[in-house]
Order: sequence, then C-alpha cells, then structure tokens
Amino acid sequence: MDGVEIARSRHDRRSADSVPDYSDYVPLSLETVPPRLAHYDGIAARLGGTPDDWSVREVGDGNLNFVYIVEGPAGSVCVKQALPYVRLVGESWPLPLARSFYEYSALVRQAERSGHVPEILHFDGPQALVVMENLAPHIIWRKALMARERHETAAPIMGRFLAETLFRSSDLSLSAETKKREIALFSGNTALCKITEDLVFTDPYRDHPLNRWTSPELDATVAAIRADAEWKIAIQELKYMFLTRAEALVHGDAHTGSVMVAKAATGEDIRVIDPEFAFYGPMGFDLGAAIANLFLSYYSQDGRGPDPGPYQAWLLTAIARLWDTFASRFAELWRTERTGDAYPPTLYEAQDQTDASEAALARFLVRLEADTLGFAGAKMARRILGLAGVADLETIEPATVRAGCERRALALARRLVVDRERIGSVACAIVEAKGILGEVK
Ligand code: SR1
Ligand code: MG
Repeated sequence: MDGVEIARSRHDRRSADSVPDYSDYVPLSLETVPPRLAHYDGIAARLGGTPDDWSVREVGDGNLNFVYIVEGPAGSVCVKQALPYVRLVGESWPLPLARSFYEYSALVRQAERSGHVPEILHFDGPQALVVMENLAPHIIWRKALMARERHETAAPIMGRFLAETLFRSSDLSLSAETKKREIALFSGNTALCKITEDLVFTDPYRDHPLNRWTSPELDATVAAIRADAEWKIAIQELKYMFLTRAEALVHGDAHTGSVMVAKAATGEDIRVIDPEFAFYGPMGFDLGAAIANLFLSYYSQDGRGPDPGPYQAWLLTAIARLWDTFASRFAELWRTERTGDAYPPTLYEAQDQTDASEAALARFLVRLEADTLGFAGAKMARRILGLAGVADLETIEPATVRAGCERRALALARRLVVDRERIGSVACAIVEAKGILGEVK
C-alpha cells in the first residue's frame, strides 16, 4: 500500500449496514425507558443502581422525536427514539422510523471524520433508538444566542466540523467506488429529504395549509414573495442543486438548534447533534444552514432587548469566523488529504503544478461560497414563511416588532438567494446584512 492508499483506506468503509426490520418496534414511554435500557450492555453499569433507581424525563424540543434523559446514582444517558410520525404535527404526518438508522450512520461517520458529536453508547436499530452520552451542562446554541451568551469557539468549531465532515465524505477524499456505496446507503432517507424539498424550497413560495407567518403584519410581504419571479427562479435553482448534487454526506439540518454548547473550567465544549436528515447533497447546504441561523439571530436581536448592537457585531464576527475556519481547514485538507478520485494529485502536485492545484481549490471555494449564500437565504426565508419557525423570532413580542425583524431578515434572504453569485462572499453578505439593518423598517 502506498501513502495514498493508506490514507484512502482510513476514510473508506465497506459498510454492511442496512435499514433494520421494525416489526418489533414499540414506542417508549417514561415508564418503559428503564426496563428497556436495562437490556443494553454497559448502560445499567453507567447509570448505577437498578432500574427502579433511575429517573426519566422527556426533554425533546425538536420537531420530530422523543428524547429522554435518564439519571441513575452513577451517571446519566440520553435516549433518542424516532416516532412513526412527525412530533410537531402529529400522527396525521407519518414519517419512517429509518431516520434513526440514518442518524446513527451519520453520527458514526462524523465521529470518525471530525469528532464534536455525542458519543454513542448503544444503537438499537429495530427500536429506532440511540443511547448517547448525556451532554451536560450543555445547552442548545440557539438558546445561548437568544440569551446573548458568547461561546467564542462555537462558530469556528462548526466551520472546522463542516470542513472535515464534508471534505472527508466527498470524492476529494473517498474512492469513487466507496463514495457511490455511501450514496447508496443514505439514498433511502427520502422522507427526510422530502421534508426539506417541500418546507425549504417549495411551500414558502405558494399557498400551503401548513405555512405560518406573522399575520396580518407580513401578509403583504408574503403575497409579494409569492409573486416574485426572480426569487422563485433562484429558489428552484437551489432546490435543483439540493436534489441532484450528491457532493458530500451533509448533516442536513445544521442550524443552531443542532449544536450544543457548554462552558467549563477547562474551556468550551461544542457538539453537533441530530443528523437524521443526513444524505449525499451539496456541501453548501450545511454551511448555508449554519450561517442562515446566525443571520436570523442577528435580526432577532432588535426584538430581544435593549442595546442589541454589541451582540449583533459579535454575531457577524461569528459568521465570518465560521466561513473563514471552514475555508482554511478545507484548503488544508485539499493540500494534505486529497486521496479521492476527484482532482487527483497525479495531475497537479506530482507534475510539479502545485499552482494549478491551488487555482482549482480557489475555483472550488468560489463556487461553494456562492452556493452557501444561496442556501443561507433559502434557510432564512423558510423559517419566517413556512411551517417550522425559530424561537429566536417566534418569541418576540409584540408582533409589530417581530414583523420588523422578520422583514429585515427576508430582505437579506432575497438578496442571498437571487444575487448569491454577485455578492459572492460571506464577507460581502455581512456588509449587505448591516446595510439592511438601517434600510428596512
Ligand atoms: C416537520 S420537520 C420541520 C423541520 O424541523 C427540522 O429541524 C427540519 O429543519 C425540518 O425542516
Ligand atoms: Mg433536529
């Protein structure tokens, strides 16, 4: 094996994984969590005592699943079980249990490729259930942002995490054969992709019974968006990219509610959670999701208490740091780990043409940065126009103030979607974002 082959085998996996049989699936309740956990190797020992000593509380605040924290005399764990429907809507919206398998499969790969994910303690495939370490004293990053707390490492770690997970799952790192096998593995996650296809790229731009917005304050804005041909052309370009560009294993829902943050005496700890929407898609989708939610926080701050300026400035710095860290780590991986079939070093470095490799990298990042801006705009707009809002904005009262914040966010969203190539960079998007704060009432 030469150096390239050794590096390639490190990231290749010949996976025998397949979607479990769910015929014995039973949804958990507070009462049935302890006897279920008692069956799993190592979990009882981690909790200590007997199942009668364990306390259970349900803490899920996401849109899809139930999440339990179980505490025993010796320790605690987190249990996440998929339901056969969408929690936010109820049993009228069925959703496959297999999302738990895709989440587990993504977590395993993310742990190997980057880290910064919760440790998996047990996976019970047929019960659609993952037992993970209980992240404490962590809180959801979105909540920290709403409280104007500053976790200085969150954005750079997110940037690094995305560089490593996206690069190392792509044709830049994997052999074409392995990458196609990986695409095949995740290709069954169609129901979760369909949620994104509808809720992000389609429903916000048409009349749909599940859409929700601040009404009547935004009624005219919503009508104008549905009539905005340029926006609808651009959003479908992005949807087409989402549907067709199997570039890397994306997290698929990389918003600030999918990141947990903690401050400890030893420093901050940042973890990326909840990759149940994982599939092979465009790299810019994850970057866009993360940046979108920081921009939403930025605009929400005007409705979240006096003197928002310093925190807004911090948020813009965080956005810049996320992209800059992503780009520099991605460039480092390009230079040191290009073991896949795309852009092979044999064409560049091995022929003494490192400059050509650097030029190819620069063009790759230019295209990716524009994709990122477009997806960021799409992800901002869906949170204001569609079914699933974000607490940053939804908790702002009165509605007139909330609507003002949302109008400004929508103004940036439109520019990012429609003018993503002209704006071109996260740095320029930040300039646009600041301008809108003064321009749009
Ligand atoms: C019906 S699920 C709504 C949203 O929640 C998740 O976090 C995803 O963002 C999805 O679009
Ligand atoms: Mg989630």
